[in-house]
Amino acid sequence: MYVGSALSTQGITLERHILEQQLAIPGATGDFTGLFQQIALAAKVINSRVRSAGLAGILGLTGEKNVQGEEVQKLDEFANNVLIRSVEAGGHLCVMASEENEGIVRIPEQFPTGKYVLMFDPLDGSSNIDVDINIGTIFSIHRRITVGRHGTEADCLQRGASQVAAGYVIYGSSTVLVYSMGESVHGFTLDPAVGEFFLSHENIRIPKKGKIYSVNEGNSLLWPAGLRRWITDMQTPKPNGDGTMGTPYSARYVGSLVADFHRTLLKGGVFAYPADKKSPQGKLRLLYEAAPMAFLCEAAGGAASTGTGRILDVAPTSLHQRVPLYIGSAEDVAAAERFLREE
Ligand code: AHM
Ligand code: MG
Repeated sequence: MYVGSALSTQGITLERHILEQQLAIPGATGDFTGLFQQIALAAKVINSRVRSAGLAGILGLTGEKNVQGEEVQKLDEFANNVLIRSVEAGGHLCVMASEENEGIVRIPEQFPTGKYVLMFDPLDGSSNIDVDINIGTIFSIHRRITVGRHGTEADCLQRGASQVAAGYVIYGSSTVLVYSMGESVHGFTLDPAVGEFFLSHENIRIPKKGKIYSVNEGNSLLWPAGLRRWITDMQTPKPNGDGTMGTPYSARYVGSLVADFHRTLLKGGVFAYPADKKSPQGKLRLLYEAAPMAFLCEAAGGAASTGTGRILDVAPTSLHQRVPLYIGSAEDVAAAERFLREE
């Protein structure tokens, strides 16, 4: 349910959009615009490699060298390197953290540092690459809280609520970059002929309630009873009040957070990766997955919960911390919390 029209959004590039948003903020230096440009560049490079991943596999058949005699990198490692290389020299960042790196990623000594902190999952859902299913890049930006030339882990371990921006890129049937600075959410589609992201989804608003649930039901025997009751409730057709029966929720599960969240954002409904007996903390990472998606979802009018509280209020204690996630339409997330409470 995005509310822009093709006419009003025609020809607005990502760069122009961010610049205009920045101009509206008193005292903004334009720093942010530069950082976003570098992230968008990385997205284009990753997109290009993702699109030819099958061919790269054929060329790298030995598993060791490509035609240029270089090591064939795994795509998630490639995406990680591209993102780091694209942003490290710009002078906007004081530190980074990536799902692919155990510790913080420092800005090399030869480059200037800046006031922002960037955290990312360079290629989320990467187990789906080999089967041509949508994957994505997720990013989260904070303002630094420490002083000194370099940032530290403390700059990364901030609550999601203090993000200044977040976004993702979905490498789907088209390539779309979605971002928010907290007030509103906008999507930009890559025109591959021009190599530019153009505004295509202006002011995305998630419906208050949806008709789709998205969860890995293979884990259902490991779930608490309240969670199973919630899913059963969504599967149960309710009377319409006029003698007819309503339709139950549909189930959709891609297994790539970016794809499942993108659908949820545009169509409404709920995505969940709950805690279960096998993974009592859930599976998804707070800093690179749950928090940025929660920031986007709230900015679009939706909600994101751990099942007992707001994702954006969780105080991180470690870089790769996991968290249960219920995200999507506000009424659907509230229903999940209610069923979990009734345990
Ligand atoms: P990854 O970061 O290793 O790619 O794992 C995260 C992915 C998410 O994209 C997705 O929501 C989830 O794992 C799917 O997990 P499962 O296969 O257990 O359903
Ligand atoms: Mg991931």
